[in-house]
Amino acid sequence: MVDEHLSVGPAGPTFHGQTLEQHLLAMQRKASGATGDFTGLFQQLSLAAKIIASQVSKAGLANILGLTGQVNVQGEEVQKLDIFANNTIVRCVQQGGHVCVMGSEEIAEPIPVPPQYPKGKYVLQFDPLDGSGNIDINASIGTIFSIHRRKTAGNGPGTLEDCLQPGDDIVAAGYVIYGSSNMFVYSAGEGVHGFTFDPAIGEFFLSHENLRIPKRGDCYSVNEGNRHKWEDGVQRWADWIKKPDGERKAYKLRYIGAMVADFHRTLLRGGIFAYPADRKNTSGKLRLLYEASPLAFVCEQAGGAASDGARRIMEIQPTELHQRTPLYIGSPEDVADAVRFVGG
Ligand code: P6P
Repeated sequence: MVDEHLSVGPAGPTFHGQTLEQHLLAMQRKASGATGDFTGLFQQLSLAAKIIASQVSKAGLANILGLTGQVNVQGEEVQKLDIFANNTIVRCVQQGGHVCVMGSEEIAEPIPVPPQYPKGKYVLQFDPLDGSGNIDINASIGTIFSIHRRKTAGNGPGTLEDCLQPGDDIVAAGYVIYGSSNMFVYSAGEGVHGFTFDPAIGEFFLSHENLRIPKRGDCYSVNEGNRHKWEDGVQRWADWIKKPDGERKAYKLRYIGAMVADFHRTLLRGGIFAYPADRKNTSGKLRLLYEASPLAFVCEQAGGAASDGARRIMEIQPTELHQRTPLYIGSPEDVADAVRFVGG
């Protein structure tokens, strides 16, 4: 007879808890007609995240600090790690047969799947290394991704039309934060789940199941250095939020300068992250398809809200691959307050 204390029980989580892969497989088993495409794509994203995390953790040593001297489609100086992260994601995903086209902050046009690889039913868009200005100062950075189903018929190469889809049609989205620990946070429409990386084992383990954002926080996150460029409504919001108002205490300000890190803190503790439009950047700085939309999807899945100041981010129908949007994202009551000032 097997000694009961030795029996490991039904196949399931490891001693560390459920891995990202086990979580996805469990979700796949619940999804009728699942083909494994979705799980396969996430396995490739997880591999890419591990590879990028490995390089980020030793950026100072691996001679990949600093600038390449190149300028990306955004007109921004490209850090070597940006290119590495972009190429890592493309190489991990393109041969898997799960996507028909990709879009990246680093690349001007949609990225085709090479002809020798099968085309899949998904569209992957990503910011390979968000906040890359933080690389050289060892502050948190991240990867953001969103997944849509292809819109165009057939199983040939995907097109720009497949990329230009609103947040409301996102199938899954998430981010990886490379910080004091590395986390993979995602939602596939059934809540938001966070997985913390154990470098000793090389796996992401479930650490934050079914994350929910507080209805209201006590912190706002915006680059106050841009105040002089903001429209009046934004200035009035920023002035109001830092003062007590009735039962609401004055909010504290936290700003890391990498949206993934500022959003992750907002998701866990509540409050609001904002990158408003200003007189110079009339559409704001942040990109809709691979920054604002995916994080808006995650935020709404966690009970939060995301607006451009007038409408839900998720409703915006993209017209360009790299179009920008103002962004107010976080606790629903905090976003509603901001929209009251900005939208009005
Ligand atoms: P600023 C990083 O470059 C980024 O795209 C976001 O991750 C971040 O929130 C924002 O820009 C920071 O911009 O103008 O405050 O330095």
